[in-house]
Amino acid sequence: MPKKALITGISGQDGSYLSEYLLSNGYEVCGIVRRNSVVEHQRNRVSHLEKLNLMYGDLSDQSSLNKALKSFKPDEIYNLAAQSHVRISFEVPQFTTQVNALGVLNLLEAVREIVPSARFYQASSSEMFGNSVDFDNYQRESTPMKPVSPYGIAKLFAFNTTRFYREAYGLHACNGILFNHESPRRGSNFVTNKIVKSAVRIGLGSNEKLELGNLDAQRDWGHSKDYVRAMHLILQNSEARDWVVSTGQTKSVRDFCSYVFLKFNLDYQDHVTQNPKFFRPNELNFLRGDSSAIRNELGWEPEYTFESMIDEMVNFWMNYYLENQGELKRENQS
Ligand code: G4F
Repeated sequence: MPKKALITGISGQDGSYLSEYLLSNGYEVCGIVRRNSVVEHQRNRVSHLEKLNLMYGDLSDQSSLNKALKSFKPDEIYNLAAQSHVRISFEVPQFTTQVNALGVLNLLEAVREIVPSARFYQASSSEMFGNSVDFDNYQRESTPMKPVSPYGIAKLFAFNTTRFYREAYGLHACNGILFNHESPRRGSNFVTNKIVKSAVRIGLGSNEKLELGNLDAQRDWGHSKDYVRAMHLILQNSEARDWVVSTGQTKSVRDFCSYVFLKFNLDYQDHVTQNPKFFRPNELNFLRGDSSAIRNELGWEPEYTFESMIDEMVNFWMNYYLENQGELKRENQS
């Protein structure tokens, strides 16, 4: 019998890579998608995967969660659904908390009642650390968490709730504390794909300016494909625990811009401006994760480097705009 995995947030970047990975490992995969008035948006990242079962549902709709668990009876549950944009969480703090905090509580309650022996993965985030770092400038599993955004606060609630369901009710519930992870499938309003897409258009002749916020923020950026392998490994471990997943390399938004524009022999300073609308009321300044626990104990290693990840993103968008010249013209005019 193939193992059965249920993925919430299946149509996102990580959900799509995780589905591909699990299907290629012989899993039966079922995903929960939210209803969207533009039907293509519900599944465009997974539309190439014929073997997926998709169900409508939402973390804030308890009955849809109960139904999905009762009918599919998963062995593994990956909770990737979230309002995932940190800056937007300042604009919609209550919605962010409903989904990212209470939604996880809803799902854990359903797991406890309906499939208590299923293994549960919670997509926790390095945003939970806020500006807290250890003496050696790394964040690790034991680093105190002091979030600086509604998103981070809600994720910390979910992190603690996951730990609590493990300790109080014996669920095999784990947190992956994932640092930023990117790919060509990243949403265009996250800084990496925003920079890459604009630099590619400029490299192909657009005279647009790229408007960004804080260029001095520093992040530990990995590749989503590497990080979904970590999610799977975390659930295969017999002991349910919490794990940091990161590269241990830190770069600034400025470094990111510089590398991407240099690929077109351009100086980013000639093309990037700052717009206050992209600054946040409170900023997380620096992330660098110590992932030695998952590397040493579960054998996880990232395959991508900062440079090979960006190269893949640049190549993807180069090919895209070369094949879709109309899109390039439209973006030029806007
Ligand atoms: O790409 P970002 O929006 O990612 P952020 O806020 O670090 O959050 C991502 O990583 C978290 C893990 O730490 C996840 F939990 C979360 O779901 C998400 O995946 O911004 C990165 C940095 C920030 O410091 C931001 O202020 O880039 C800075 N930035 C500068 N200009 C910008 C922009 N960010 C965005 N999105 N857009 C800008 O124009």
